[in-house]
Amino acid sequence: MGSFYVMSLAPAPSMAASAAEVAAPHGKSSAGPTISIHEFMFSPTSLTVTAGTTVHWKNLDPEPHTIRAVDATFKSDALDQDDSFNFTFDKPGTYRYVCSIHPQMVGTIVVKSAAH
Ligand SMILES: [Cu+2]
Repeated sequence: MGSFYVMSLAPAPSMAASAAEVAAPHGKSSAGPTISIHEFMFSPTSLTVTAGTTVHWKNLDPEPHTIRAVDATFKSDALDQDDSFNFTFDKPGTYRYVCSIHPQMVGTIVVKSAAH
């Protein structure tokens, strides 16, 4: 899944460049967790990430699904099979989301503050 990029081409943020833990330059979608949509379920159903993480959803079903935050923070179009959707969570909080086509499909993203 495209995890072999060397990130050194990204412009270095002036302050953070020396921090050893900066693996994901801010503002660029980079490797992050993927939530599979399969058999009318989000998997994992609940995911905890740190702020700034880009979460990917990928629909494996031959049925359209959407990802829609209950508080409308994010909303995907209908995803066909093998389509994906990304969202970067910059603000800590608990984000509940549903598939607007199948409201019984629910998931939660918990975003914790990045340590700095
Ligand atoms: Cu659905």
